[in-house]
Amino acid sequence: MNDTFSPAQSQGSGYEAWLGYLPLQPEALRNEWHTWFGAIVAAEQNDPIQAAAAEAQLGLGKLLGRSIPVIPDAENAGGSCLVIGTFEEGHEITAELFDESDIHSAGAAGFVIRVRQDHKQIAIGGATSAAVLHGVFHLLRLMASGRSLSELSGAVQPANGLRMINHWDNFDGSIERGYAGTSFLYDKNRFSGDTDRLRDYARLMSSIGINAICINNVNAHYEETRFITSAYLPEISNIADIFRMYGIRLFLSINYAATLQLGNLETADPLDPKVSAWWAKQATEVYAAIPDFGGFVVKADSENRPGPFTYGRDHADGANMLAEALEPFGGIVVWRCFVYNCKQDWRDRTTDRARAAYDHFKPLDGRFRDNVVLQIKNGPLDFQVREPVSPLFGALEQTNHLLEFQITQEYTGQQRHLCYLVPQWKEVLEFNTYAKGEPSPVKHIADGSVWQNRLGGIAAVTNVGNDANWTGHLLAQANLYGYGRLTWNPELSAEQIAAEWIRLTFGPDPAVEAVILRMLLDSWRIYESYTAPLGIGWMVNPNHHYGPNVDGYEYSQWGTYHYADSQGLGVDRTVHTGTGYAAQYMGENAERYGSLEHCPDELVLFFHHVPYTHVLHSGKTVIQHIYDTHFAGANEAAELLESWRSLKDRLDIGLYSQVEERLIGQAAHAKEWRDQINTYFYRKSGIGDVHGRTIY
Ligand code: GCV
Repeated sequence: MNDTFSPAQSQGSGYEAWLGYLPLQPEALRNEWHTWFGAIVAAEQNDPIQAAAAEAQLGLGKLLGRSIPVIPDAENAGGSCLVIGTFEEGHEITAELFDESDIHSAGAAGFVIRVRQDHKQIAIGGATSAAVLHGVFHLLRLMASGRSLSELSGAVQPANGLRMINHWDNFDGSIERGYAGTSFLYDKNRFSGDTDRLRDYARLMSSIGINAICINNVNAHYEETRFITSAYLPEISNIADIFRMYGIRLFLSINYAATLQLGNLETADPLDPKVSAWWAKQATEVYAAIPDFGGFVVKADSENRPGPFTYGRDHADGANMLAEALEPFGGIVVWRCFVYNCKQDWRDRTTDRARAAYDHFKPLDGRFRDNVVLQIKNGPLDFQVREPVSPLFGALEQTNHLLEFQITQEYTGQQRHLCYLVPQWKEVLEFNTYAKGEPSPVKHIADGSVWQNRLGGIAAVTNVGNDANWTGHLLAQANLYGYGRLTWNPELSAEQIAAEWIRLTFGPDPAVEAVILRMLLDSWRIYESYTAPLGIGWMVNPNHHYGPNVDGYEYSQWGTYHYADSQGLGVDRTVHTGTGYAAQYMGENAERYGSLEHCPDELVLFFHHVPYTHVLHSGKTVIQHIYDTHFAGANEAAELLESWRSLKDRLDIGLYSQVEERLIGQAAHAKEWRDQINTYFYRKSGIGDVHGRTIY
């Protein structure tokens, strides 16, 4: 266990992230906690319990400013102590501390914390050692965020069974859509072997409740296809060993057509017995190396990846074949629904990419095996700054599914711009699908409770890399932190999560908290206001997706158009005159989105093609809205920098400077967005700004 940090890991780099455990302040709070931790008692010798004990030792030691011994036996504690352990029968310590109702309220994956005033003991128990570890992180988080002992007791269970991170890391060390340096998993087609960083990464992930990590890009290329063979399994199993210590199961993205590359077969037809036999053999090999291997993540028939369509089969055939291979070992298939025609003719207005996931997967509902879970992006297109929620949520009644978010800021400023995404994710989670004619929000569709699915949860594409601070932009750590916290408990507000993260990262200065909180909470709206307007999305440079280019995708094959002409813009997705996409929603949503009168302003161009003079609910015309938001947004981006500068004397200089540099870049780049978007629409429409501001 890493209980000392090298200079590179010092606070100024941001490496310790939210696990820095700054000394508790004020003193009264430190004193309140001080008397409770004479020792840490951990009797069980398994890795997660020992990792939990080491975390407690490190965290409490730093918070309280003294070293605390870890011992195996409460009898020798000789006074106050923290006792941790599972409820397993025969463990004298925990049998004495927890009763049946505790065991019941912790459930399969949660934990219970009991404060025993009489014995001066704090006890953390759970059904599994991973649950106990989560309990220890919970205790440390409460302490470090300034909470008092009275808030500690009780049971806490995670809302979602699967709380997953997807890496888009490639074996050559690059990261698809990565904005924080190269991969820390791989380097030039080798495993990096950086076990210190991997362990610290696992600690960070475990501390926010993550229990599943897929370590390679869903676009699995030639070498990564071999990850499921003896060529690479020994090294992958080393990574799994580290993850296991922190309660995390390792997953791999596979190449659906691996039988062609590796199996000496001429087909990947899921119904061909030779294909299924090959996968069964491969699964056996994988589990021999990694007994608790989580399963496969699959991107098939998507953006030029192979899939069952080639053989005239559908996605249920493809997913079930793989699921059968994993089933004997308890593994699952995470099958992505990001399936659409990426070779569309821009002249064709009848094909609508937004419809694709629903059109492909709704008819397959009920056909997937029990150990298949469909991974569905939050929106129907692709992680834009504003999209409606995918209508597939609520539409699949007999299929396990997983909601997919993107933490990495592909379309939201690439970690050069500040964009705290938790408010966006909260909107998605709270969105009422009307699936059962009663409140059926996405959070309860995803967790499986609405349809009583066997598996459920949330996955997200991560934003980490080799940069010292993990995420490039220090404040982008709040997205990673927030994602984990939300998957554990979707009831937390964006504000609560941000406040917690600020406190853990920067310490308990109320002035710092107030300023950074405002910056984070405003940042998504600010980013939206100076980029693509009113839900239309895109308008970015092709390929790398950074920076404005209004027609960047307008005449492309990717199905992402705005249809701006001299009269107006937007995509008609209504039933009567458009692509019919709006009808994929249920209940009021279908009516609301399908009617220009009721469609919310922020999505009006996603659902309707309107003249520039169309008057929004806000009372402004579309064109004036574009001008106003772009002028205001660029100004607000500049104000973010000023807000940050107001904290200069209150922050560690290393942390301060790295964020200042990013905010300077954002303020300048926001002006570029403002001027390109305003100029484009001024030239198209010929309509001037009512306030006469400069447009080029
Ligand atoms: C990993 C978008 C991204 C791709 C990504 C794809 C996906 O198209 O631009 O880089 O590929 O989504 O989610 O599979």
